[in-house]
Amino acid sequence: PTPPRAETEAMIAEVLSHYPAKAAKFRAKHIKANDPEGSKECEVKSNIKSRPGVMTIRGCAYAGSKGVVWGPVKDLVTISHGPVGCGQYSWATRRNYARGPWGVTNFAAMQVTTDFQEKDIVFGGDPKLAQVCDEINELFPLAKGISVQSECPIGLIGDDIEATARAATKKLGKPVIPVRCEGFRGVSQSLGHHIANDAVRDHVLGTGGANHVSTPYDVALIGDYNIGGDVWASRRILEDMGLRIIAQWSGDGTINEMASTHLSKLNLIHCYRSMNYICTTMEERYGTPWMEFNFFGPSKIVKSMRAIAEKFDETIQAKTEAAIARYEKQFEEIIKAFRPRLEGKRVMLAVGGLRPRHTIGAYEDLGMEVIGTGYEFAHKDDYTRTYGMLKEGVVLYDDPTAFEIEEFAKHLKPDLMGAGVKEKYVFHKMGIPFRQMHSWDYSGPYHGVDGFAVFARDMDMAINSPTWDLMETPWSKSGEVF
Ligand code: CFN
Repeated sequence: PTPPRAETEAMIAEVLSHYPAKAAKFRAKHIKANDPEGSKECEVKSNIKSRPGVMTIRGCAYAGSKGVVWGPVKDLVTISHGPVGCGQYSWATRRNYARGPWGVTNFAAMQVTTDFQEKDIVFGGDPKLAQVCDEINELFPLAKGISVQSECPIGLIGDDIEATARAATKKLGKPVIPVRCEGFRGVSQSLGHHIANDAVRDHVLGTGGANHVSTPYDVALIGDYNIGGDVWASRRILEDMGLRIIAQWSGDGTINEMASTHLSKLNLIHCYRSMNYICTTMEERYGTPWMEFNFFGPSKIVKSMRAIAEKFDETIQAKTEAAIARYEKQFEEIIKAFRPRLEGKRVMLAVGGLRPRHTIGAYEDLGMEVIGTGYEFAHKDDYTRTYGMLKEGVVLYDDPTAFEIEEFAKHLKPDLMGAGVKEKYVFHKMGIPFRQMHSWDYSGPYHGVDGFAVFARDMDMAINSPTWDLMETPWSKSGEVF
């Protein structure tokens, strides 16, 4: 029989044939038919520069640092340092929830910028940065510190933000942290994650926890950004297991938690892509072990809970089993309600650096199948973790262009597409149900037990909406079939 990969390979070749030869050759390395064994010939090339002239959905280093890692830390004031646009257009676009009175002890939803003018570019912006730090201190006396997120011009004009931050730290008596996350660095937001992790390492980690009273069950929840309340749902499970979460990175998190995370007994990491760096650092510096887990959908939740409990004693293991027994009743109910409506539905995904693989199990628990997936900015180690999770021949696309995912969707006719807001309306117009898998489409949480109920309902709502039967697409009129 024809190997299942051959069909996918033919589809990939057809889509690439529309490019000029050079572009096709370049892109071919980034698009493969999956081999669960992860053979060399099916290895997806990743983490290199997007090709000029194709439409990429990637972000920049500033996005990775300001938007992803530092922005959610709620008791810091985050400065978008440079011209106004970067801060303004990224304002409140990521749904990282944070509790606490806004503008008093919680600044996560604010947009603070040094608003560079021509004068600052020509003569340097350090005096303005110093002035803004003073103003923040006066306006928000309860802020625990300031992070300075560099936009492109900062690196280009050679400002010494480190010296300014040092002076401000001394003057204000609270940490002012310079972060060199200029957007032009690297090839995507991924380097921004790394730079942000390094800034935490150099300026925050290990500086707190003086009055910390340790327990054997102290853990840190790393790489959960509380999108639509994800961190709260995850935290509930870990607490049901009897663990004590001493730090949340960084959704609804505080700088003090980050400063005392070195006292954690085990670091539990959800988003490996954005925070593996700090876990490695803590392992090297403090000997803290770390492990990955996955709280999307019943199968992965139960498996992760047991794997985490393995690292502790019988007390934790017993509580974990008791929690699983309770959850299983809830899972059954959710699956009973939604699986019959979703069974056999086929899904395509295109998201950032974790969810293209981490959500697969949740779809499968509902009887659905992921028939194509890809990352914006994954590295080789993300793909190695992906191959074995999918059947042979599933199409994998790295840093996919708008053209490619549209073409693959025309070929594969998925029942659901999951990607970002830039893709959403294109697929709606194609008559394909769509969920935003970054913002959870203004819903959520999707993590944890609570999250699975929301996830199942949302996927059902998207796919089984009667709207699709009323819709005329351009090709249904013209008779074009795709
Ligand atoms: S919340 Fe996370 S889970 S942090 Fe990362 S790699 Fe982005 S912002 Mo968009 S949804 Fe996405 Fe991941 Fe980790 Fe979010 S898949 S692209 S940089 N991401």
